Amino acid sequence: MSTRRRPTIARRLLTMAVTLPLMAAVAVVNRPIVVFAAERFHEFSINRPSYKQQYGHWSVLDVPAKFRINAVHAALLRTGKVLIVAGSGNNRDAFEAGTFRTVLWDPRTDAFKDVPTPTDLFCGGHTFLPNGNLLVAGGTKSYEVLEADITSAAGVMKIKNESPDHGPRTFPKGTRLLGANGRAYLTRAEVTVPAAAKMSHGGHTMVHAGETEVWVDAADAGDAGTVTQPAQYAIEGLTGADTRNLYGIADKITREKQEYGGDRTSYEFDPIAERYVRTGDMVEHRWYPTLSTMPNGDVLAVSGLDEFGRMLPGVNERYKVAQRRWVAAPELQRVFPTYPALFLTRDERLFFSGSNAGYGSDTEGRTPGLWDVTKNRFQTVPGLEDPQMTETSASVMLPPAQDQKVMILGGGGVGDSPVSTARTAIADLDEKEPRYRPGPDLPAPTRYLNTVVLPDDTVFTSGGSSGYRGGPYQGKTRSDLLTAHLYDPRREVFHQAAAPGVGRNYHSEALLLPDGRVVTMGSDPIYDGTGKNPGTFEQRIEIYSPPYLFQGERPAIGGGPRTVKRGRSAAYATADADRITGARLVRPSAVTHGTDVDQRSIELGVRRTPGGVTVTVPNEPGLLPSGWYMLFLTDGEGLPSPARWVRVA
Ligand SMILES: [Cu+2]
Repeated sequence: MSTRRRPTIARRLLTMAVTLPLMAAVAVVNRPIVVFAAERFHEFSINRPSYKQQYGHWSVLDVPAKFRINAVHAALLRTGKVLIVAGSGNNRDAFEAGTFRTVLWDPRTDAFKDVPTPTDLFCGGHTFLPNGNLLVAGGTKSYEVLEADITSAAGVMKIKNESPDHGPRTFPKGTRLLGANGRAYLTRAEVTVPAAAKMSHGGHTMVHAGETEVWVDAADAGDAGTVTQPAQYAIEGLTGADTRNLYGIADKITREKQEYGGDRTSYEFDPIAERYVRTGDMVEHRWYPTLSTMPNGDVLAVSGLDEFGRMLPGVNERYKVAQRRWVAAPELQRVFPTYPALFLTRDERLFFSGSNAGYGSDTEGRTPGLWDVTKNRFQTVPGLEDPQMTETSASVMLPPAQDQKVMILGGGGVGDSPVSTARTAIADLDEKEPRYRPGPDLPAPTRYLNTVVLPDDTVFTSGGSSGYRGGPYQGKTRSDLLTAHLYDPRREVFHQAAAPGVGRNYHSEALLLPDGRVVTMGSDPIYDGTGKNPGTFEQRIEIYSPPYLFQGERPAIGGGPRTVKRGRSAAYATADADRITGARLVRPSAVTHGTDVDQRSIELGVRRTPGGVTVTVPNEPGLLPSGWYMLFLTDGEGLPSPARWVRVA
């Protein structure tokens, strides 16, 4: 038997030179099979138990066709059901038809239910109240009109009433106002102008004209009705003194783009009756406001566009929760961009992280800082890298909330800017002079990132895109990021998680479910896959199961009180008492446009008892505002129990 001689190097190179092209040819001819095999292998890999244990697992939720809506807003109710709100869902046809949608989803049974939606809640604000109702305020009163679609000049007309004597005056829709140029302008809606108010100042009587605003359109098409200077307009058909006392004033009447207009209706969504209950209207119309809880349970509404699509000039207001009505807060005059991320801090200030979405001055009001809402003082928090890229960034209060650390992640330039950043930064608000210091970069420049606080003190990050609304970025047509990570705040590192199958950019959201899973929904890409046609709203819902759901048996919570008081202890039964090492109260999410200022996780003191645990609740309303929370018990391995709903009073 002769031993086989090893081929020479030259011979091996020759063999390779013949084999490689042959293999490549086989692969090309059989490309579908190769791709199919690769997909099968991927499918096999991500379904292996060892993979799920390390990276978690995604699945697409089976939603019956009639319940698929444009999920722009989502909130987890204390009943465990998820309120999914579209309103008109950024669909002009739905808006004009008055078709406003809300769907309730029960993640335990996957049952869906339609909820009557009285007005267009699209792009309103929301936050949970101490009784577990979701306050929902603002929304859409009018859709934007692009410059190309504007056929005649239009503008906002101020109708003035200088007479204190004849009460309020009403003018029907279509009332004509006449300009000095001889042109006529028609009102778009009926308006009522209050009478002038008489006020005496030390013997002098002053008359303050009553006024109200309304859209007007030039009667003539084209540029004929364009006026670029402030001017006065006569109301057609008036006689006598009325011609002097009642008139219109407009800054300009042009064919410029008309922005979305805000609404001022306000509701409390009752999670038990499962319906919207109207409250008093807001003082201002608001599109893209943030609703932020105060330590006493009242709510501040901050920023937004008014009913004519103008940025509100720093006018904020307050919801008196006991009276279910809104009141002006002129003492809190402060400018923020739309949907500012405002976090209630332990010392009862509001931290503006810099994150915002959509609109606002590119210079004023974008600096991060701590807002003292008792004195209207603002302490700047410096040190943020890429400070011009805070729009469409994400912000989250890192767990546990006792650390008072807020992280900002990614973001893009103002408006439909092509630039975005991978920067993260962390501010420790417990410091006397807090400042941002850099955190680990995201794997790619990211806007619209979804961030969800998990009960094991990590933060799940998912989706987003590098380009504006998932559109072009650095030569690519679409820029959705099909990646997810688990951020560990103690080690300050991102760990890779299983990849989502559905891209999420603008108008998308994610939230933690009581069973420990995470749901992601929505996305409103600017273009389709070709980059030439408008995109379609993503209606698929995808659910992520984190690694802790694949690590064996989880602890469970038994009986215990439904209400806990701040500063007190409460005992809960559990068969797993000997392995419980931690307890968290996680405030449920109410999220839209990447803005979720409600979610936070508070650490509780834990003492093991035979057959149970006694938890101690912190006594700081700035840390733990009154309301409903998910109580999770965790074991030494970080495995959380399914949640039990608890009311903090
Ligand atoms: Cu929006």
